[in-house]
Amino acid sequence: MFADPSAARLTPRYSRRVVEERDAHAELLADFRAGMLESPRSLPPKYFYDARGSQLFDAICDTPEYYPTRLEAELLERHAGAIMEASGARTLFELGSGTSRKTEYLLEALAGRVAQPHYVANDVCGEILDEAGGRLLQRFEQLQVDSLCGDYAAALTHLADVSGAQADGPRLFAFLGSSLGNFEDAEAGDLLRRIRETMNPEDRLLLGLDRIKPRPVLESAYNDEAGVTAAFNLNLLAVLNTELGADFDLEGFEHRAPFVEAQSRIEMHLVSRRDQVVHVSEPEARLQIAEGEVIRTEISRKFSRDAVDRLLAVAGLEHEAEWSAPEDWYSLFLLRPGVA
Ligand code: AVJ
Repeated sequence: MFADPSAARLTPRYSRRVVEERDAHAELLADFRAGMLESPRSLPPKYFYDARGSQLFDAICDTPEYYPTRLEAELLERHAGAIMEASGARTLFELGSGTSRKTEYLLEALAGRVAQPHYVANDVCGEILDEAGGRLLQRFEQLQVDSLCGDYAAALTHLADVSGAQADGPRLFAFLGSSLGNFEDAEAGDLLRRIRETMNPEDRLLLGLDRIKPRPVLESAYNDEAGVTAAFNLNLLAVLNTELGADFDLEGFEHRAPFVEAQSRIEMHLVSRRDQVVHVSEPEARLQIAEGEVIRTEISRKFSRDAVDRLLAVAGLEHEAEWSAPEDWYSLFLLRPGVA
Protein backbone atom coordinates (compact mmCIF):
# COMPACT_ATOMS: atom_id res chain seq x y z
CA MET A 1 0.00 0.00 0.00
CA PHE A 2 2.77 2.43 0.93
CA ALA A 3 5.52 1.18 -1.32
CA ASP A 4 7.43 4.40 -1.88
CA PRO A 5 9.65 4.90 1.15
CA SER A 6 10.66 8.42 0.13
CA ALA A 7 7.15 9.84 0.24
CA ALA A 8 6.54 11.69 3.48
CA ARG A 9 2.78 12.13 3.34
CA LEU A 10 1.20 9.21 1.59
CA THR A 11 -2.44 9.91 2.34
CA PRO A 12 -3.95 12.95 4.04
CA ARG A 13 -4.13 10.99 7.28
CA TYR A 14 -0.69 9.34 7.27
CA SER A 15 2.87 10.62 7.26
CA ARG A 16 6.21 9.05 7.89
CA ARG A 17 9.48 10.82 8.39
CA VAL A 18 12.92 9.40 8.99
CA VAL A 19 14.42 10.89 12.12
CA GLU A 20 18.06 10.35 13.00
CA GLU A 21 20.26 11.85 15.63
CA ARG A 22 23.31 10.76 13.70
CA ASP A 23 23.74 8.99 10.40
CA ALA A 24 22.32 5.51 11.09
CA HIS A 25 25.12 3.70 9.26
CA ALA A 26 27.83 5.65 11.09
CA GLU A 27 26.13 4.74 14.33
CA LEU A 28 26.14 1.03 13.49
CA LEU A 29 29.85 1.26 12.64
CA ALA A 30 30.57 2.93 15.96
CA ASP A 31 28.46 0.41 17.90
CA PHE A 32 30.12 -2.47 16.06
CA ARG A 33 33.57 -1.15 16.88
CA ALA A 34 32.71 -0.54 20.52
CA GLY A 35 30.89 -3.83 21.00
CA MET A 36 32.24 -6.46 18.63
CA LEU A 37 35.94 -5.64 18.58
CA GLU A 38 36.00 -5.63 22.40
CA SER A 39 35.78 -8.48 24.84
CA PRO A 40 33.27 -9.58 26.00
CA ARG A 41 31.52 -8.97 22.70
CA SER A 42 28.09 -7.36 22.63
CA LEU A 43 25.78 -5.37 20.36
CA PRO A 44 22.79 -3.10 21.08
CA PRO A 45 19.50 -4.91 20.45
CA LYS A 46 18.04 -2.20 18.23
CA TYR A 47 19.85 -3.78 15.26
CA PHE A 48 17.62 -6.86 15.47
CA TYR A 49 14.79 -4.97 13.85
CA ASP A 50 15.27 -4.96 10.09
CA ALA A 51 12.11 -6.02 8.20
CA ARG A 52 12.81 -9.71 8.83
CA GLY A 53 13.77 -9.14 12.46
CA SER A 54 10.56 -7.22 13.05
CA GLN A 55 8.57 -10.07 11.50
CA LEU A 56 10.40 -12.57 13.68
CA PHE A 57 9.71 -10.55 16.80
CA ASP A 58 6.06 -10.49 15.83
CA ALA A 59 6.19 -14.29 15.45
CA ILE A 60 7.82 -14.57 18.91
CA CYS A 61 4.79 -12.78 20.34
CA ASP A 62 2.60 -15.55 18.90
CA THR A 63 4.60 -18.41 20.44
CA PRO A 64 2.88 -20.11 23.38
CA GLU A 65 5.93 -19.52 25.58
CA TYR A 66 6.34 -15.75 25.15
CA TYR A 67 3.93 -14.52 27.82
CA PRO A 68 4.78 -10.74 28.03
CA THR A 69 2.83 -9.67 24.94
CA ARG A 70 -0.25 -11.63 25.97
CA LEU A 71 -0.22 -10.40 29.56
CA GLU A 72 0.20 -6.82 28.41
CA ALA A 73 -2.49 -7.17 25.76
CA GLU A 74 -4.90 -8.53 28.39
CA LEU A 75 -4.18 -5.59 30.69
CA LEU A 76 -4.67 -3.13 27.84
CA GLU A 77 -7.86 -4.80 26.67
CA ARG A 78 -9.33 -4.67 30.15
CA HIS A 79 -8.13 -1.25 31.25
CA ALA A 80 -7.72 0.88 28.10
CA GLY A 81 -10.80 2.92 28.99
CA ALA A 82 -9.55 3.66 32.50
CA ILE A 83 -6.04 4.41 31.20
CA MET A 84 -7.22 6.90 28.59
CA GLU A 85 -9.64 8.42 31.06
CA ALA A 86 -6.97 8.85 33.72
CA SER A 87 -4.54 10.33 31.18
CA GLY A 88 -7.07 12.74 29.70
CA ALA A 89 -5.06 12.46 26.47
CA ARG A 90 -6.02 13.57 22.97
CA THR A 91 -2.83 12.27 21.39
CA LEU A 92 -1.06 8.96 21.81
CA PHE A 93 2.71 8.90 21.21
CA GLU A 94 4.31 5.47 21.30
CA LEU A 95 8.00 4.64 21.46
CA GLY A 96 8.94 1.37 19.75
CA SER A 97 5.45 0.79 18.41
CA GLY A 98 6.22 -2.19 16.12
CA THR A 99 2.99 -3.59 14.67
CA SER A 100 0.88 -1.42 17.05
CA ARG A 101 -1.37 -4.45 17.58
CA LYS A 102 -1.81 -4.02 21.36
CA THR A 103 -2.03 -0.27 20.83
CA GLU A 104 -5.38 -0.75 19.13
CA TYR A 105 -7.00 -1.13 22.55
CA LEU A 106 -5.74 2.31 23.54
CA LEU A 107 -6.67 3.82 20.18
CA GLU A 108 -10.16 2.40 20.43
CA ALA A 109 -10.58 4.07 23.82
CA LEU A 110 -9.06 7.30 22.49
CA ALA A 111 -11.35 7.32 19.44
CA GLY A 112 -14.30 6.92 21.78
CA ARG A 113 -13.27 10.01 23.71
CA VAL A 114 -12.17 12.55 21.12
CA ALA A 115 -13.43 13.44 17.65
CA GLN A 116 -10.00 13.71 16.00
CA PRO A 117 -7.64 11.23 17.61
CA HIS A 118 -3.94 11.54 16.80
CA TYR A 119 -1.38 8.73 16.99
CA VAL A 120 2.34 9.33 16.67
CA ALA A 121 4.13 6.01 16.16
CA ASN A 122 7.87 5.37 16.37
CA ASP A 123 9.96 2.40 15.36
CA VAL A 124 13.38 1.72 13.86
CA CYS A 125 11.69 -0.30 11.11
CA GLY A 126 9.95 1.77 8.40
CA GLU A 127 8.16 -1.17 6.77
CA ILE A 128 6.40 -2.11 9.97
CA LEU A 129 5.38 1.51 10.59
CA ASP A 130 3.76 1.81 7.15
CA GLU A 131 2.03 -1.55 7.50
CA ALA A 132 0.64 -0.67 10.92
CA GLY A 133 -0.35 2.82 9.72
CA GLY A 134 -2.31 1.40 6.79
CA ARG A 135 -4.16 -1.02 9.04
CA LEU A 136 -4.98 1.64 11.65
CA LEU A 137 -6.33 4.12 9.08
CA GLN A 138 -8.74 1.48 7.86
CA ARG A 139 -9.94 0.62 11.32
CA PHE A 140 -10.22 4.17 12.74
CA GLU A 141 -11.93 6.54 10.34
CA GLN A 142 -10.94 9.81 11.99
CA LEU A 143 -7.45 8.82 13.09
CA GLN A 144 -4.39 10.83 12.05
CA VAL A 145 -1.19 8.74 12.12
CA ASP A 146 2.29 10.21 11.98
CA SER A 147 5.25 7.84 12.00
CA LEU A 148 8.73 8.70 13.17
CA CYS A 149 11.24 6.17 11.84
CA GLY A 150 14.33 6.13 14.03
CA ASP A 151 15.52 5.29 17.52
CA TYR A 152 13.93 6.52 20.76
CA ALA A 153 16.22 9.52 21.20
CA ALA A 154 15.56 10.75 17.67
CA ALA A 155 11.80 10.27 18.03
CA LEU A 156 11.78 12.29 21.26
CA THR A 157 13.76 15.06 19.58
CA HIS A 158 11.42 15.16 16.59
CA LEU A 159 8.07 14.70 18.33
CA ALA A 160 7.58 18.47 18.17
CA ASP A 161 7.80 18.31 14.33
CA VAL A 162 4.49 16.47 14.13
CA SER A 163 2.65 17.96 17.06
CA GLY A 164 1.11 21.37 16.77
CA ALA A 165 -0.38 20.50 13.38
CA GLN A 166 -3.61 20.18 15.29
CA ALA A 167 -4.63 20.73 18.87
CA ASP A 168 -2.61 18.06 20.63
CA GLY A 169 -4.10 18.51 24.06
CA PRO A 170 -2.61 16.35 26.79
CA ARG A 171 -0.59 13.50 25.34
CA LEU A 172 -0.20 9.94 26.53
CA PHE A 173 3.32 8.71 25.95
CA ALA A 174 3.43 4.90 25.74
CA PHE A 175 6.53 2.75 26.17
CA LEU A 176 5.24 -0.80 26.19
CA GLY A 177 6.41 -4.37 25.84
CA SER A 178 9.04 -3.99 28.56
CA SER A 179 11.40 -2.55 25.96
CA LEU A 180 12.92 -0.48 28.77
CA GLY A 181 14.28 -3.82 29.98
CA ASN A 182 16.82 -3.73 27.17
CA PHE A 183 18.75 -1.06 29.06
CA GLU A 184 21.08 -1.17 32.04
CA ASP A 185 20.19 1.13 34.94
CA ALA A 186 22.20 4.15 33.81
CA GLU A 187 20.87 4.09 30.24
CA ALA A 188 17.33 3.31 31.36
CA GLY A 189 17.46 6.25 33.77
CA ASP A 190 18.75 8.53 31.00
CA LEU A 191 16.01 7.43 28.61
CA LEU A 192 13.24 7.90 31.18
CA ARG A 193 14.65 11.30 32.12
CA ARG A 194 14.71 12.22 28.45
CA ILE A 195 11.06 11.18 28.17
CA ARG A 196 10.16 13.20 31.26
CA GLU A 197 11.93 16.28 29.81
CA THR A 198 9.90 15.94 26.61
CA MET A 199 6.60 15.71 28.50
CA ASN A 200 4.47 18.72 29.32
CA PRO A 201 3.15 18.86 32.91
CA GLU A 202 -0.26 17.51 31.82
CA ASP A 203 1.20 14.64 29.74
CA ARG A 204 1.36 11.10 31.11
CA LEU A 205 3.58 8.08 30.45
CA LEU A 206 2.26 4.53 30.26
CA LEU A 207 5.18 2.21 30.95
CA GLY A 208 4.81 -1.57 30.49
CA LEU A 209 7.33 -3.64 32.43
CA ASP A 210 7.95 -7.36 32.78
CA ARG A 211 8.33 -8.53 36.35
CA ILE A 212 10.17 -11.28 38.22
CA LYS A 213 8.67 -14.76 38.05
CA PRO A 214 9.84 -18.37 38.28
CA ARG A 215 12.92 -19.17 36.22
CA PRO A 216 11.33 -21.91 34.06
CA VAL A 217 8.64 -19.50 32.86
CA LEU A 218 11.24 -16.85 32.05
CA GLU A 219 13.64 -19.18 30.31
CA SER A 220 11.00 -20.90 28.16
CA ALA A 221 9.80 -17.50 26.95
CA TYR A 222 13.22 -16.90 25.40
CA ASN A 223 13.86 -20.49 24.33
CA ASP A 224 10.65 -21.39 22.52
CA GLU A 225 10.20 -24.91 21.15
CA ALA A 226 9.71 -23.77 17.56
CA GLY A 227 13.02 -21.91 17.58
CA VAL A 228 11.58 -18.53 16.61
CA THR A 229 13.63 -16.69 19.25
CA ALA A 230 16.75 -18.50 18.05
CA ALA A 231 16.06 -17.35 14.48
CA PHE A 232 15.45 -13.78 15.74
CA ASN A 233 18.76 -13.81 17.61
CA LEU A 234 20.72 -15.22 14.66
CA ASN A 235 19.11 -12.69 12.31
CA LEU A 236 21.32 -10.07 13.94
CA LEU A 237 24.28 -11.69 12.20
CA ALA A 238 22.43 -11.49 8.88
CA VAL A 239 21.90 -7.77 9.51
CA LEU A 240 25.65 -7.37 10.07
CA ASN A 241 26.39 -9.35 6.91
CA THR A 242 24.20 -6.99 4.91
CA GLU A 243 25.08 -3.71 6.54
CA LEU A 244 28.80 -4.22 7.10
CA GLY A 245 29.66 -6.65 4.33
CA ALA A 246 30.51 -9.32 6.90
CA ASP A 247 30.58 -13.09 6.38
CA PHE A 248 29.10 -14.43 9.63
CA ASP A 249 28.05 -18.06 9.16
CA LEU A 250 24.71 -18.30 10.96
CA GLU A 251 25.22 -22.06 11.38
CA GLY A 252 28.39 -21.35 13.33
CA PHE A 253 26.50 -19.91 16.29
CA GLU A 254 24.03 -21.25 18.81
CA HIS A 255 21.23 -19.32 20.51
CA ARG A 256 21.19 -19.31 24.30
CA ALA A 257 19.09 -17.27 26.71
CA PRO A 258 19.77 -17.88 30.41
CA PHE A 259 18.09 -16.04 33.28
CA VAL A 260 20.90 -14.36 35.20
CA GLU A 261 19.33 -14.10 38.62
CA ALA A 262 21.97 -11.87 40.21
CA GLN A 263 21.05 -9.16 37.72
CA SER A 264 17.43 -10.18 37.35
CA ARG A 265 17.62 -10.39 33.60
CA ILE A 266 17.47 -12.71 30.65
CA GLU A 267 20.61 -12.43 28.55
CA MET A 268 20.47 -13.40 24.91
CA HIS A 269 23.70 -14.91 23.71
CA LEU A 270 25.09 -16.19 20.45
CA VAL A 271 27.66 -18.83 21.30
CA SER A 272 30.33 -19.75 18.76
CA ARG A 273 30.17 -23.45 17.90
CA ARG A 274 33.82 -23.53 16.83
CA ASP A 275 36.99 -21.49 16.44
CA GLN A 276 36.23 -19.25 13.49
CA VAL A 277 37.35 -16.17 11.64
CA VAL A 278 34.81 -13.62 10.45
CA HIS A 279 35.68 -10.99 7.88
CA VAL A 280 34.10 -7.57 7.85
CA SER A 281 34.65 -5.21 4.95
CA GLU A 282 33.46 -2.02 6.62
CA PRO A 283 35.10 -1.40 9.03
CA GLU A 284 37.88 -3.57 7.53
CA ALA A 285 38.30 -6.15 10.29
CA ARG A 286 39.05 -9.79 10.97
CA LEU A 287 37.38 -11.23 14.04
CA GLN A 288 38.85 -14.34 15.66
CA ILE A 289 36.07 -15.96 17.59
CA ALA A 290 36.89 -18.93 19.81
CA GLU A 291 34.70 -21.97 20.34
CA GLY A 292 32.34 -21.22 23.23
CA GLU A 293 32.88 -17.48 22.98
CA VAL A 294 29.76 -15.46 23.65
CA ILE A 295 28.33 -12.46 21.80
CA ARG A 296 25.76 -10.85 24.07
CA THR A 297 22.98 -9.53 21.88
CA GLU A 298 20.37 -8.40 24.40
CA ILE A 299 19.51 -8.01 28.04
CA SER A 300 15.87 -8.22 29.04
CA ARG A 301 15.42 -7.11 32.62
CA LYS A 302 12.73 -8.44 34.94
CA PHE A 303 11.81 -5.67 37.33
CA SER A 304 11.26 -5.87 41.07
CA ARG A 305 9.05 -3.20 42.59
CA ASP A 306 12.17 -1.63 44.14
CA ALA A 307 13.97 -1.51 40.81
CA VAL A 308 10.97 0.27 39.24
CA ASP A 309 10.75 2.82 42.03
CA ARG A 310 14.49 3.52 41.97
CA LEU A 311 14.42 4.18 38.23
CA LEU A 312 11.38 6.44 38.46
CA ALA A 313 12.98 8.43 41.27
CA VAL A 314 16.15 8.91 39.24
CA ALA A 315 14.13 10.05 36.22
CA GLY A 316 11.77 12.34 38.13
CA LEU A 317 8.59 10.42 37.33
CA GLU A 318 5.78 9.82 39.80
CA HIS A 319 3.15 7.11 40.10
CA GLU A 320 -0.38 8.02 39.13
CA ALA A 321 -1.99 4.59 38.71
CA GLU A 322 -1.05 1.01 37.90
CA TRP A 323 -2.54 -2.20 36.61
CA SER A 324 -0.90 -5.58 37.10
CA ALA A 325 -1.42 -9.13 35.91
CA PRO A 326 -2.09 -11.84 38.53
CA GLU A 327 0.89 -12.39 40.86
CA ASP A 328 2.44 -9.21 39.48
CA TRP A 329 3.83 -11.06 36.47
CA TYR A 330 3.51 -7.94 34.33
CA SER A 331 2.65 -4.32 35.14
CA LEU A 332 1.46 -1.17 33.44
CA PHE A 333 2.44 2.03 35.26
CA LEU A 334 0.78 5.36 34.55
CA LEU A 335 3.28 8.08 35.44
CA ARG A 336 3.38 11.86 35.59
CA PRO A 337 6.36 14.16 35.40
CA GLY A 338 7.44 15.14 38.88
CA VAL A 339 7.94 18.73 39.87
CA ALA A 340 11.57 19.34 38.90
C1 AVJ B 1 10.81 -6.22 22.71
C2 AVJ B 1 12.81 -5.97 23.90
C3 AVJ B 1 10.81 -6.35 25.08
O1 AVJ B 1 13.21 -8.31 25.66
O2 AVJ B 1 11.45 -9.56 25.71
C4 AVJ B 1 11.85 -11.13 22.72
C5 AVJ B 1 12.61 -8.65 22.73
N1 AVJ B 1 13.95 -10.76 22.67
N2 AVJ B 1 12.48 -12.31 22.71
C6 AVJ B 1 12.17 -8.74 25.16
C7 AVJ B 1 12.79 -10.15 22.71
C8 AVJ B 1 13.75 -12.09 22.65
C9 AVJ B 1 11.72 -8.18 23.82
N3 AVJ B 1 11.56 -6.70 23.87
